[in-house]
Amino acid sequence: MSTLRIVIGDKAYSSWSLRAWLILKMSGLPFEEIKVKLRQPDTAAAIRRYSPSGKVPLLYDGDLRVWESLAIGEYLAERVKTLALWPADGEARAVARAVSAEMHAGFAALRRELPMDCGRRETKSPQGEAAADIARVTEIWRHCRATYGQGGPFLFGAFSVADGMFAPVASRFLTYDIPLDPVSGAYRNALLALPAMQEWMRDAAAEA
Ligand SMILES: N[C@@H](CCC(=O)N[C@@H](CS)C(=O)NCC(=O)O)C(=O)O
Repeated sequence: MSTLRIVIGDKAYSSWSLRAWLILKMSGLPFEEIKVKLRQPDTAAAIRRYSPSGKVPLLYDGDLRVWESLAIGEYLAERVKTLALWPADGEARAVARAVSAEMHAGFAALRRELPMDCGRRETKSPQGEAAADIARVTEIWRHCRATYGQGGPFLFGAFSVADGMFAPVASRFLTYDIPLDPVSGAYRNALLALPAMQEWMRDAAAEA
């Protein structure tokens, strides 16, 4: 098997990188990191050296390049057949894919108004579209936990690609001190307590 390499941005700010990196880390496969510093005059050129889309994350499996966080999650789920990165149950897997796609495609106001910044702490009270996004995220979290979450602390019990997709939201909720209902708060805490998330946060702090 070829060595996996993941190209990511700054751990403090790159929420899309976190998604793919966390799923890769949770897969248990060994990998190397290639880091590109964002927000620099040469960032676009540096990313283009690796990524045809001009964005990170990007996963190398040998010469194969896979970009887009959700596509990376799908690729890893197929590659590690022994460790399920999607729920085994067909209905749960369909919903896990739906909520992952919803996260990947949407929540623009939440992402704009609450940018990921792992080391920052600030109280914000989002209104309007951002508040509606938070309400929808927590509705998803409550629904998945209540319907599919019996086997563990994550949306579908065991960790899945869906949890990777929502991990940066957990970080944002911590950063901006967003009040949560008990189910969503417990899920946010379970994500943040993952050793892999702790490692990401430590690395993010070291970058600063
Ligand atoms: N839809 C993409 C979004 C990737 C994305 O927007 N990545 C940002 C970093 S978080 C990026 O590469 N920005 C380019 C830049 O900062 O120049 C995905 O899911 O991977």
